[in-house]
Amino acid sequence: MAKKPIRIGLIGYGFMGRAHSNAYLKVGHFFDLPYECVLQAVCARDEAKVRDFAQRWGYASVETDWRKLVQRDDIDLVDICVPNHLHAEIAIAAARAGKMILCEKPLAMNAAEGRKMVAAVEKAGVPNMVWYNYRRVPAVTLAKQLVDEGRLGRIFHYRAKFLQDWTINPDLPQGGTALWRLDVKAAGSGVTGDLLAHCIDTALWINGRIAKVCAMTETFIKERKHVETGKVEKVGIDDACAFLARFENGSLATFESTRYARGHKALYTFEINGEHASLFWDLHDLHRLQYFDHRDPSVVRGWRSIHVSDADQPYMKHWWVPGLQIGYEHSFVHQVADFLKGLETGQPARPTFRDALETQLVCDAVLKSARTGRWEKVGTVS
Ligand code: SOE
Repeated sequence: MAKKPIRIGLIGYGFMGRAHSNAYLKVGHFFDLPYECVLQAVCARDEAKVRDFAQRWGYASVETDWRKLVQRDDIDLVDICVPNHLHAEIAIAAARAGKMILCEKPLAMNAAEGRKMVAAVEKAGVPNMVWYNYRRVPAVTLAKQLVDEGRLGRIFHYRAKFLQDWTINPDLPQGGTALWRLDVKAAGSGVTGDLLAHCIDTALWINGRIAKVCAMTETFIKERKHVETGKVEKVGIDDACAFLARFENGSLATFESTRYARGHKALYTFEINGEHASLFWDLHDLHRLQYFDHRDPSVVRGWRSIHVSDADQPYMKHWWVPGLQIGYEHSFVHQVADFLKGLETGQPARPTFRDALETQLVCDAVLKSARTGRWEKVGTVS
């Protein structure tokens, strides 16, 4: 049967532009779907570079102005892979033009912007999703399944961290295409929106709403040269953030993130402790889920290291044979597959913009608490 083409217009071609393009190219080979991803156009300001990217990845055309791209009749889906301060404007314009929208995380600079984006996609009735890819690492999806099955029983604790070390050098500038994550005007926040947002998305998905938070942040390097102005400017982002949280289900949580943990490149881990069982996952060992079940007979009781690679474990039947593992890039392939499945079934893949607004509301409460020094309630979506 002929597949329905979904003509993609990608905006931005950095690290995430590559991760998404790779996913569009692979998904049809591994998942049976009635849709075909067509790399129709890629857009970025630098014409020579965007042409080079288009050629390397197989995009049929290029644009240098995103406004033109979102108005094109031959584009069905707009994929936003640009710095955070551009998400809202592009998403709102794309929604008005009737396009499906996939947006990089975090949804927006803050919840106020996020609300406008949710209103725009819901008014236009266009399918939408945010790229919180770690939900679709098979071991993380399995963790969610085990919690949903009630295997852990009542949840007492949720503990997450995301550690990196790439900004310790004080000579690193801020801003520009490579280092916009250090520029508050482009990023909105530092590790809170960039890294903790991932931890929060997973936590909300697995353990439900967070009711309140109490946070501290620090900016260790106070000034950095700005790539665009050439001047030494104040650093407005949080280099590190740690917060306590209370979930609505009564469980307690700690979240920590920093770009100053020497030796750690992308150490995202979470642990969940329940009445009967506990779970632990580590991005550096991403195909394994650690599981301890107190109900096991005492002579063999202990932490099991589940190698998530069997056909009856999430997503794995689409890949190789049992025992052979997959990696980081596959989480994006899974996300595209689920999005397309959502189009087919009418059950939208998540997180939608509305779901991602929940994460944004937690981030806002965290940053507010860091300023006020008090516990802050997390706002509600509507
Ligand atoms: C930052 O270094 C970063 O690339 C994040 O922006 C990504 O979302 C995260 O998955 C890995 O780290």
